[in-house]
Amino acid sequence: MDIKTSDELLKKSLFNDFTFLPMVNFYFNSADIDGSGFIEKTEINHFLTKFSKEQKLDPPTEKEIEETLNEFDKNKDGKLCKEEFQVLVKQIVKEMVGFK
Ligand SMILES: [Ca+2]
Repeated sequence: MDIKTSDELLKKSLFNDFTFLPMVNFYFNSADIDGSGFIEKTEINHFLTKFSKEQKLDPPTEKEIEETLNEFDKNKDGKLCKEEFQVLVKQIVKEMVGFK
C-alpha cells in the first residue's frame, strides 16, 4: 500500500466509527502496557516515543508529554481513559494526514 492510499484511508477512518474505533482499540491496547485499562504518564511517554520513531520524528520531550497529558486528561486524574485517549488518537491521525 503506498503512502497516499493509506492517507486516504486514514482520512476516511476519521469520519467512520466503524473503522476508527477498532483503530483506537488497537492503539489503546498496545499503549496500555500493564493492562490497567488506563494510559498512565509512563505509558503515554512510551506510546509517543514509539510512535515518533515509527514516523521518523524527534522523540517527544518530557514537557511535551506533560502537556499532552494535561490537554487530554479532561477529568484530571493523571491518566487517560479510553474516551480521552480516543481524542488524542484522533488528533495524532489528523496531524499525520496533515489536515486540521
Ligand atoms: Ca495502564
